[in-house]
Amino acid sequence: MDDRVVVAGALCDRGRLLAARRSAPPELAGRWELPGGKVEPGEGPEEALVRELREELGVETLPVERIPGQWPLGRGRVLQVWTARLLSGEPTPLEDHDELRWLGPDEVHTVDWLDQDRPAVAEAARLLRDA
Ligand code: 523
Repeated sequence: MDDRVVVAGALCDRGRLLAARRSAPPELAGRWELPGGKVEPGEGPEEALVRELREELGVETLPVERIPGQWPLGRGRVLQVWTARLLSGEPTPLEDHDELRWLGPDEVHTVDWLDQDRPAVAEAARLLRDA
């Protein structure tokens, strides 16, 4: 059986990357992630990403490109990451997060990212630096 995909967005705006601090479950609370969530049956990954960012942050976004690679999450799940552009709205922690931070490429190391998000965060920071 295929791994179930969790999508996350490296949401970029004005040269910065959005970091979101998880508020649940207890074992992940306080760690920072690229926001996103599970792809639902019948949904494409980019469609799921747009939906998750709308639900969790109240923003409209445009997925731009997949960051190469995928990272195991355990329990038959894998993490895939897309860069995304902010189209409208101001990100607000509506669900699953208790703090948001915009980080410049040289600030991405200032928060405690979930281990599995780190390779994609490093690549997103590189893309921001080169932009
Ligand atoms: N991750 C993860 N990194 C990351 C995300 C968005 C998710 O490691 N950037 C992991 C954390 C969870 C699993 O993927 O173990 C599912 O993410 P979650 O809980 O954000 O997915 P949702 O929002 O679809 O889950 P429900 O609230 O249960 O619908």
